[in-house]
Amino acid sequence: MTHPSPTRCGFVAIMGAPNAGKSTLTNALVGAKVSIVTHKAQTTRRRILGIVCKEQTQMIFVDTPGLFAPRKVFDKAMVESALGGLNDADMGFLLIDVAKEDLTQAKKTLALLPEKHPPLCLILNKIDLIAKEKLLMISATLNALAHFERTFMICALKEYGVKEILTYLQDRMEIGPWHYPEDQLSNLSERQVACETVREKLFLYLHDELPYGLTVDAESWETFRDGSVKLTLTIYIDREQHKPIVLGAGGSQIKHIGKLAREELEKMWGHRVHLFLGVKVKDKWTQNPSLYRELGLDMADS
Ligand SMILES: Nc1nc2c(ncn2[C@@H]2O[C@H](COP(=O)(O)OP(=O)(O)OP(=O)(O)O)[C@@H](O)[C@H]2O)c(=O)[nH]1
Ligand SMILES: [Mg+2]
Repeated sequence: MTHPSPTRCGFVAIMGAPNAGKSTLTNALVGAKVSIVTHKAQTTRRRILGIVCKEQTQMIFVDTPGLFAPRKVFDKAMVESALGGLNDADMGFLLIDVAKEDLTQAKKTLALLPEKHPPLCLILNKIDLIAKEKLLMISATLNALAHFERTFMICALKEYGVKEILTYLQDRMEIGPWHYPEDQLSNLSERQVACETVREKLFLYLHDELPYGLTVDAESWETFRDGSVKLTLTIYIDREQHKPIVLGAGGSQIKHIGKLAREELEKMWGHRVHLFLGVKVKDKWTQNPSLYRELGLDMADS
């Protein structure tokens, strides 16, 4: 008689410099969008789980905010959240953007990791942007600097090399019970997904004028009999001068952002969404950590 193989489960923290492609990789691994992606650095602000079940194994990927040497209070909270993600994980992925000019950033990221950490794999991302010889040179240099259990060369954007990572982890995760139900893809509530979707559109469409101190929180949520929802979200900014940037001429900018976010949410949830966006000023909130939770920013949440 054959016994069914035991279940396996593990947390894998995806670490790396801002903009390295951590959220793109998380989404590619899950096969669905669980974390927002933009071309701007510091898009991800909290730990976001991407949950994948493959045969007997549950792999819980922890997308983290980018690692860099923080100076401002708000940046420190983000970096602490990222490092906390690694601390709590069974394995860490160090994701490197190989298209960066030289390896200075990669070396700095490596130096930011705590001395004691779970085993690491090196993930070289954006291989679509460089020649093979350079890629091999980068791999050799980084492998000489630290011990990596494995090196993967991937293009998260085109999902190249992603399957190999899942195959590797399937037997690598420890034997143990699953932490989440099989159909759960992430840890974010629908309210948080709505706020993140609006924030993504703000990051994408406010171009270079993007106010640094911008965050989105849910004000109210009402579900109707036909399944549709009325959602009121507030965009908080930390300075009055930023209001015209977010609103745009005659409110055109915020209307456009609201339309794009609503369309994406409707597609994702399969029902109608009535989305109302407002803008409020919370003076210098980024400098006041006691306000973070009140504004829906539980950075260490996972
Ligand atoms: N060419 C190329 N671009 C990529 C690849 N992976 C990600 N990108 C792009 O890199 C940019 C940053 O991607 P994100 O996934 O938001 O990066 P991140 O590391 O999560 O960034 P933060 O959350 O800001 O720390 C986006 O414009 C992605 O489309 C890749 O394999 N190739
Ligand atoms: Mg990200």
